[in-house]
Amino acid sequence: MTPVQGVTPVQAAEVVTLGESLVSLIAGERGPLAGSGTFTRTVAGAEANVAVGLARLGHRVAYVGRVGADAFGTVIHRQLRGEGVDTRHLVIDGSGPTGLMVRELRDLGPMEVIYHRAGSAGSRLGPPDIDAARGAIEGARWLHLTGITPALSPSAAAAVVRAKELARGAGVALSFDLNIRRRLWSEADAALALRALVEGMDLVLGGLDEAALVGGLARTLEEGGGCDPVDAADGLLAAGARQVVVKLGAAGALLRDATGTTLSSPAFTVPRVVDPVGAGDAFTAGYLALILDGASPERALRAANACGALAVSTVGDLNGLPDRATLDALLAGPGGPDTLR
Ligand code: KDG
Repeated sequence: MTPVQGVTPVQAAEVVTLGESLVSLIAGERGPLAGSGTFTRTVAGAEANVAVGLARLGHRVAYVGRVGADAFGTVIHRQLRGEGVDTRHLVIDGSGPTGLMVRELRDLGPMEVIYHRAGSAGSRLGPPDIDAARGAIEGARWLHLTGITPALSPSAAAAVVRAKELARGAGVALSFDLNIRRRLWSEADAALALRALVEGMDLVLGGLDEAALVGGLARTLEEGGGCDPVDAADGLLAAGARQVVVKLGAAGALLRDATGTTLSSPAFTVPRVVDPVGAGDAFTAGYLALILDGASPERALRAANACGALAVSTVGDLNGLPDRATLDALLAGPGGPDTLR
């Protein structure tokens, strides 16, 4: 395992995130994956998406993880560094390949995704990686985690716990996006593990189905999709979150906090959903960016919905993530005169 040499950002990161970044091959033709003969190579991974989203909105972000000593690892390094993300703690680990996913684009029905990530370098993330990044975590304002990393391997799950401990010990704010991936573990295992992680989080985000499952309201994601968002949020508050944001897609978002505040924010109208993958991460990046700016939760929710709308309007996880001018322009457009500054 060799740290990558490169340009070292001078200033400390405001936000640290960690996880597995993947190369994502996206089908060139819409429809079933088996029918596509061409693919576009993109970079993905929920936490990397959030890191890039925050960087485009002007925040300093550091990313902790592992990639293989292969060309796809180079692609990820180049993309993150090119976006201005601090990759000092993105380690090259030759003992496994860089994770890969292949997915289709479909207008109707569930999207087929193939993962090639078992035994990947990214899944070898462990507590020593977190200890190596200790200075960055303890010096940050915010640590962002997701429910994907604990599903990758026992060492990755331990890394998440270690990072959470360090952040709490140093008074660093913590956010946690539930991001349940049924391809990685069972819903029952996810519910149990993620509920334990929710305790002590300053902010927990998730879809309605995820919030209801982890909040103890539903036994399956499918059942959770039919729950009341307020009840789902309250389940997560009862599990120890201080603030919960439930992402409701076309219905916008709902916020509840431990002091009894309830806010809701409508979604932006999207002419056509071109690619829904990564929209939740764009939403999270928009919300965190505005909170870090000192904006109110109302404004942050509105910006988050705008980022989600921009993300679903383009193909790929990263493509639609806005810069500040693009976000401001959308917020200032129909739907209410509003700017972020
Ligand atoms: O949120 C989008 C992610 O799901 C995608 O980028 C890939 O991180 C990923 C995963 O593990 O599914």
